[in-house]
Amino acid sequence: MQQGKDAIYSQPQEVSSFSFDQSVAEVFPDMIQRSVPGYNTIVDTIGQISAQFAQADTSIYDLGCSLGAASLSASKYIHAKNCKILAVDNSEAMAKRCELHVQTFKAKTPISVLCDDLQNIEINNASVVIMNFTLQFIDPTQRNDIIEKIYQGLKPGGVLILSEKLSHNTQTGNELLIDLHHEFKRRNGYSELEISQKRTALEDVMRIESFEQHKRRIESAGFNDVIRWFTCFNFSSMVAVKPN
Ligand code: GEK
Repeated sequence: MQQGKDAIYSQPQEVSSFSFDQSVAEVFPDMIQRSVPGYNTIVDTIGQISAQFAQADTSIYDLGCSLGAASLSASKYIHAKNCKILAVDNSEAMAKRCELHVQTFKAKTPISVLCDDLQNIEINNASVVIMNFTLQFIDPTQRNDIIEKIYQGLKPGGVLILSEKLSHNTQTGNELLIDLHHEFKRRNGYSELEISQKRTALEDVMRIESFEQHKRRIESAGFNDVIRWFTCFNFSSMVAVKPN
């Protein structure tokens, strides 16, 4: 499988809205590791958290799975009996490559890959639902319904693992976190042109919210414990627990 270095925005261009197409799927592992601080740690820890909360005879959902990194991590760590993982992505290019990845790694807990919009998916008999940097790409007006659907589909004691890029609610704080993130990208080899063109491409596609907004939505759905277990600059991951 061809896998390359992300040079999508390295040349001056008329920037159009970012989409998860073939060219992105081909360089995705390089792109996400050079763009999201702590990505490898987050993915590995998602596997450990999944193992802690996976219940026997239940499903684990990975919504917006891209190439299946979180599914593979969950599969590696889960020891509960008779679990299955459903990895969902609405990008055909991603879902196809995900299928190949999953076959290559021979997952311990079986992974099925589905190419569909996560909004069409029913969540049933779930003990873990993973959304690793996916909700930020969904229309904000749809987000309450999605979180409620996940809550309803989870078994008591089940969890939602939600990672998001966040805004900060003071201007100084927000600017500081954005500056630190851009410096992280520079240190990973992205040029000023790449950083600014990517920012433009994501403007209408990725709509980020603050931790407080996410927490309010998650708690309104019924989750009673929201644990922010990872933060680096403006990137965080949380676990939300459905009461027993
Ligand atoms: C990882 N979780 O490596 N339905 C299904 N998939 C969607 C939808 C939707 N409505 N909208 C966006 N996606 C992965 C990384 S990337 C994050 C997730 C990033 C998919 C989209 O096609 C893409 O593959 C993924 O969500 C977001 O652990 O690139 O910053």
